[in-house]
Amino acid sequence: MTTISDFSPNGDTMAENRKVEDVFDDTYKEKEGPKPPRQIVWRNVVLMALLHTGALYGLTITPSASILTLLWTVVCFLISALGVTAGAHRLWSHRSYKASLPLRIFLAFGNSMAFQNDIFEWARDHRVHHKFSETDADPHNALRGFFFSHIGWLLVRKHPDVIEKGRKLDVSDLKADPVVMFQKKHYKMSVLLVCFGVPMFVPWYLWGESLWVGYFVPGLLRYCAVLNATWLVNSAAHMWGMRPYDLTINPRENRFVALSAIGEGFHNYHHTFPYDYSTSEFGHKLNFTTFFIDGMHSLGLARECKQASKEVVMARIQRTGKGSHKSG
Ligand code: ST9
Ligand code: ZN
Ligand code: ZN
Repeated sequence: MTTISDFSPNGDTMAENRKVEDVFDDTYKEKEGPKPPRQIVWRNVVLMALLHTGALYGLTITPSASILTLLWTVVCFLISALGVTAGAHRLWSHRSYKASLPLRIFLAFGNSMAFQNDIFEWARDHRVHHKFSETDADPHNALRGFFFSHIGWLLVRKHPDVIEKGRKLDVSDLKADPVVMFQKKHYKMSVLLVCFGVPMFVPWYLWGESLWVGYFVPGLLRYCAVLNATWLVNSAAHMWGMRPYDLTINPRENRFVALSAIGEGFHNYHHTFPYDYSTSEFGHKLNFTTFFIDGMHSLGLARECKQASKEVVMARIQRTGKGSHKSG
């Protein structure tokens, strides 16, 4: 693993080396005067309502699904979750490690299965989230409340500052990755096939599950579960939990979110050390994504996994965490 052992005032030494604009920019000032009016996108409201209704229905019919279909649902959950955590998040948004072509193809496949916008859009929004966290330029500004940061931000037009600041970000690394560009180009078709087609047809073809159950359980219910687990990082993990590394920011350490988002709930750590491939200092604990990346590393498919050293972490705790840290 590549360990970061030097130390800079804002705790992130590697952004320049990684050429990633994911470090908080405290020079940004929100514009004065009234905020732009909220414009609801009714199409999204209807689609999200239908999705959640379909997922609830899927939950009620899980007793009629075979054991194999239930196992398959878990497999689809994990593949799509990894496409977001190990893929869009730790690899493409933060460049916290490097991945070989086969691994990038697998992660892009999982990412289409997660249907959370294409990797390019996801990573660009996420960099703006880190750089302008909890301001008008943050797509899911948690200061606008739980509902807005959880799902509301996908139901309204973006604040103009998100787009203005996002357009100034360097996303050349994303444009240079053929896997990212291929997925962007064929995004709609890939979602249709991989988010809905594969989860539904595999159990029907291989063990005779009904297409109905295939559509509602590994399809809609699994999709909706991954979405909500992801959104909890933006909502719950920006509101509830300890702040051992930096008391001056809102992101928190939230174990429930860490569990449901396969390792992404250590959010105070993550916003403090966004270059750390593990998004936590506790290795595999509640962190299936780190377990997965370490596995890929031992197979030679992932390399240059960056990590904050113990000294960097302890120095930061002393400086901004004011002793609320618990190790172990
Ligand atoms: C979804 C995403 O769910 C979830 C992301 C969560 C992130 C979580 C992060 C937490 C950490 C990681 C944890 C992972 C845990 C995983 C656990 C797994 C178990 N910069 O978008 P438009 C441009 S998606 C620069 O239409 P509106 C844009 O290119 C769910 N430019 O804005 C366009 O330009 P042009 C499914 C930007 O009209 C123009 O602006 N999807 C940026 O305001 C207009 O863009 C949905 O629900 C930027 N940042 O509409 C639909 N942003 O005109 C989602 C935009 O030149 N989206 N631009 O082409 C939409 O329908 C719309 O985006 C909207 C806003 C209605 C929300
Ligand atoms: Zn992040
Ligand atoms: Zn955050």
